[in-house]
Amino acid sequence: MINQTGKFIVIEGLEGAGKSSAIALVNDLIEQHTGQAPVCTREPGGTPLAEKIRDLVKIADASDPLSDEAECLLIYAARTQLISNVIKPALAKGQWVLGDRHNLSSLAYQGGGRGLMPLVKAVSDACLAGFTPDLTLYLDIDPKLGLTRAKSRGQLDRIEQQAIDFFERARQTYLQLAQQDDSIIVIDASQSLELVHQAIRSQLLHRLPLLFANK
Ligand code: T5A
Repeated sequence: MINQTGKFIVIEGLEGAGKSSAIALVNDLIEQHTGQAPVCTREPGGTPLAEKIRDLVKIADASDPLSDEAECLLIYAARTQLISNVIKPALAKGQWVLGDRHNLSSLAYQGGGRGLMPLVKAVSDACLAGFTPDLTLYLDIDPKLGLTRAKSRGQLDRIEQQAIDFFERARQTYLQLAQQDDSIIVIDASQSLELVHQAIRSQLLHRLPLLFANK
């Protein structure tokens, strides 16, 4: 558990899981309960430098394909920058932070999906030194359904174009890690938007008083 006065809440899930609308809902719930809108972040990204890294990770360059290891290290460079320059300063001021993805994404995508778990754990330990979210809402979805939803919005990016097995492995890793960690709540994201939001609202309203008590 981190030791700042603000709290760090993260929304996780595969592509098309519904993170965007979940973030809008959680943003409103946090604002209602704290009286202040949270600082919103996205990963990779969220600082000028980290946003440049986001482009490197998301846009394919056939003349210089990104290796799996370089992808992993770039994502951690972006995350380290975001934690140092945005997340920790906000928490230290007592602000809440709402993250669109965080370290669990790397464990799932690079660790599970790419099969690089030893590298991910080593870099994560070295860069994050135990810094973790107070609460993570993981929106669980069958990757086939998630990618169908993502496709309906337009062209797929470099990672979204991976084979389905990649996303199956990432999903299994998300679920395994959620089973081992009480701070990760699994939400069934295959339901209607209304039911997904109902589940998020009920989980969050149950957990918010506990988060306040842990100040
Ligand atoms: N990545 C990221 C890594 O590999 N490692 C890391 O450590 C990190 C941090 C980020 C990419 O980087 C990778 C993962 C990603 O590939 P991104 O653009 O941020 O790129 O990608 P996503 O976070 O996956 O963004 P998406 O927009 O694809 O996913 P969302 O936000 O979950 O999807 P959303 O909310 O836009 O929904 C997609 C569509 O589905 C509909 C929505 O209306 C929308 O049209 N929808 C539903 N329809 C029916 N029922 C529901 N319940 C619905 N929920 C949503």
